[in-house]
Amino acid sequence: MNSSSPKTGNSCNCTQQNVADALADRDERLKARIAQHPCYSEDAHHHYARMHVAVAPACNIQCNYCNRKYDCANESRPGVVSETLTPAEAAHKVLVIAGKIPQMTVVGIAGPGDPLANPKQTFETFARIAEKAPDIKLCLSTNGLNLPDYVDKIKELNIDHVTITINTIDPDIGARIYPWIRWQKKRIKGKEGVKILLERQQESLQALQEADILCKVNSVMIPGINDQYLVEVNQLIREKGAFLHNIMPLISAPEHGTYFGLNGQRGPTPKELKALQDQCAGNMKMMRHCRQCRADAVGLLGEDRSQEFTKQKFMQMPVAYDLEQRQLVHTRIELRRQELAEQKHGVASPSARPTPKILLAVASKGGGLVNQHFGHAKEFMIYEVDAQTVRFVGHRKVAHYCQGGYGEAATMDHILEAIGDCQGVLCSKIGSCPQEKLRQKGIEPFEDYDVIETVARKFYTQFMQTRLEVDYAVQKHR
Ligand code: CLF
Ligand code: SF4
Repeated sequence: MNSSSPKTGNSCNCTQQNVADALADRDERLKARIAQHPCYSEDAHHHYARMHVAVAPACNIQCNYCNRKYDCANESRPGVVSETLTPAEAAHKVLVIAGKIPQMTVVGIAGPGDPLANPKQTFETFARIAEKAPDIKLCLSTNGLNLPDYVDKIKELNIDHVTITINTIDPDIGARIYPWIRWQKKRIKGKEGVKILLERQQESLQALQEADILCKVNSVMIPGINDQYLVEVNQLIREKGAFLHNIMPLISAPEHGTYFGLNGQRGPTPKELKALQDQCAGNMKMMRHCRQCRADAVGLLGEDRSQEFTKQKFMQMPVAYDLEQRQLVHTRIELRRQELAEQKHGVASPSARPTPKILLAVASKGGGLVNQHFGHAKEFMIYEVDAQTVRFVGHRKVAHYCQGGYGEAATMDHILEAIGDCQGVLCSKIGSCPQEKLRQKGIEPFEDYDVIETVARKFYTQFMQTRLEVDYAVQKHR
């Protein structure tokens, strides 16, 4: 058959075009749904903030990495406690902060226990927020045990982002993570309880997919227990339509009083975590910018402004929600993002030849820029760079170096340990003393104030040039 027959050709092209249009439309709609969500979009997290309201004190399961004195460790780091709020207090807090931090676009309920073990408080809070602040996205994070019962309610309230923590799909492994669950008013111990939890989690995935609610899965990486099996979890959740996988490190210390902490269970090293995330990355979108924030977190993901808004403080503050002002701020952010995207596009190199990869530690206050003094950084964003790409791969928390002269030596040792696998540090300024210490460890400091990708590309070019010159000199003297 003549494949160029006008009739066949046209109808075929037309069908292909329709499919392509439909896919593009779907992608555009998907992009719009996550564009201002700092957890679902890595790019958005440079510009938009989230806040949590701690309205859910009870939990219906026990995880061995959790101590009930603290917030839900599925979506938080152990060792921090939030003040529990009533739905009315929580809604007031949101309306105050929506005015003070207009780039705050998402309100999440993530504890201190499980939101769906406290459905009344959780849904009343969301309903109050939706009524007064319709532009704010609603988000919740759960262990999944009660989720299948509430998918209709979640849909009805337009809660478009739901996280389920799934640490395993194998009841034997699960029995080493969860000692018991509370189900139909009874405590069910061991594997019997775990089986119910795992089944309900899978049911939840299915129900969210059918309801077209964006689902993120969190998994806590526990070396020696589930680390070898998270690839299976990754495959399964992908098949069940999860949008994003967030593999988080177990944070475990005896002072947290958790079963794992008291029994010496360690968390993964940054290298182990990255290796597992890389292994899963071929399968689906991986979240690497999670900060394991607390159940009353406020601000950009890398910052913690919760202490500015304690109950005592925010209850004295007037509501300042102003939709028009918020939209204006968001429009400005979007224009800035467009500019940045164009600059980043210009930074990409067309070469397809494999080139050496290096890791860079970046000090940033947000906005997608290298814009922070080395001494003020409380964390470094880690980028993997080669001649073609500049890719965000994680972050490392550190105590900040500038302590007014006290404790700087110990802090510097901790920083060197945290970023010891990086070849360079990009920051807006750095003193001569830390510069020297970095160089002694083979880490090159680099001062600049610009888009992260632009500075990383500049560093890479200079770094490779120097490396070539050194190699050449060595060869010459042989
Ligand atoms: Fe909160 Fe979670 Fe929603 Fe984000 S956090 S409920 S999805 S708005 Fe984000 Fe915080 Fe990580 Fe959670 S950085 S712990 S992934
Ligand atoms: Fe703790 Fe959260 Fe696990 Fe409940 S689900 S036991 S609050 S970590």
